[in-house]
Amino acid sequence: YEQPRAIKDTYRGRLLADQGLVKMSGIEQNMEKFINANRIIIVACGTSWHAGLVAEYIFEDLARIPVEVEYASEFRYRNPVITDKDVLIAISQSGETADTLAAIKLAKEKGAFVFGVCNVVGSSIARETDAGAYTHAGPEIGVASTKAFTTQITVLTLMALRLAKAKGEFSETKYREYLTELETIPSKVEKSLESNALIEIIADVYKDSTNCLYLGRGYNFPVALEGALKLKEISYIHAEGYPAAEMKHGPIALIDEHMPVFVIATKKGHYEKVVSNIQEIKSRKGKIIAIVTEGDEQVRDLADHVIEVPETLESLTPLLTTIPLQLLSYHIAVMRGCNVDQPRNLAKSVTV
Ligand code: F1P
Repeated sequence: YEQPRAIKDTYRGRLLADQGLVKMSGIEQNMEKFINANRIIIVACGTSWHAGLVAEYIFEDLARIPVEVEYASEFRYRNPVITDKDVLIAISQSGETADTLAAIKLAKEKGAFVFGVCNVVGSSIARETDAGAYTHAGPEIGVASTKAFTTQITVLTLMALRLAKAKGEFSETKYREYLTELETIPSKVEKSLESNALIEIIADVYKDSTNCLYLGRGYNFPVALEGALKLKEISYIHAEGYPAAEMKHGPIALIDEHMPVFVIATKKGHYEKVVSNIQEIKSRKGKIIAIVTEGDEQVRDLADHVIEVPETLESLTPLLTTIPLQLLSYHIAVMRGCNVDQPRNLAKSVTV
């Protein structure tokens, strides 16, 4: 529920108010490094890694800079090729995650420019990186990240937007139109939160599931992964996130009347293809819970339940579609008697 405020603070903290321009000193002062980079390597863990995946789509789509995303916990041990023409972006809510810190150290040793996206001012990652941009999420009380995810995406979107303009990929008009839409996101998040009562009803139907599948395409593929992670982390139900187009390459075998499938099916972003995935699930009797754009009729006719989010640009949809999935995990966890703030076996900062 703090997300409208957190996204607004993150967004405002990065604007030069009088000119309406994105102002991130970490980016402005190092623009050439990003523009001339061979590629951007993004490293992170858990939810922050999912924000990194969304960033890959945004940086490549908007700014046309090649991006690679890696789990910091793999990257640090696998002898990766890193050069002084690479830019490494490390994303971390806590700024203390040991794997991410080790990946930063490795990249610095190889001469890469290292940029941090953190929530905690003065944290180890904030100190170890060459430059960075803070999210303005405020303290994450629960172990499982929620507003950290949406504010990380906000910062990374603003970065991609600024670079798109600097590289001439975005005209001044397109840039300002995009910023105007971004400014509507906090109120659209608020609108998405209004589905809470409906989500509670849906949670009650599926609270005893033993497995769940989450599907999305394009920008919403990482949201499917994040939805599944939230359910695993706080309700201890086995859940898998998959790109919807990969369903036919394996997970389709799992679908029967006992399998709830959460599908992100917003209007912008491969809508017709997602609809045909929904039809495939339906013909195998899977239960379909779809996140759709307000006013959607087609998916409403096919799905068992629909949860609406407002319309926005395709690249901004993750900021909205993730909200119902977070709420759903929350309600299921509460109904199962789980401690949502302090899940078993999990630590807020994984420092070893
Ligand atoms: C990474 C992370 C979180 C997860 C849990 C354990 O933390 O995997 O995404 O929810 O808190 O740590 P961070 O590097 O973003 O602080």
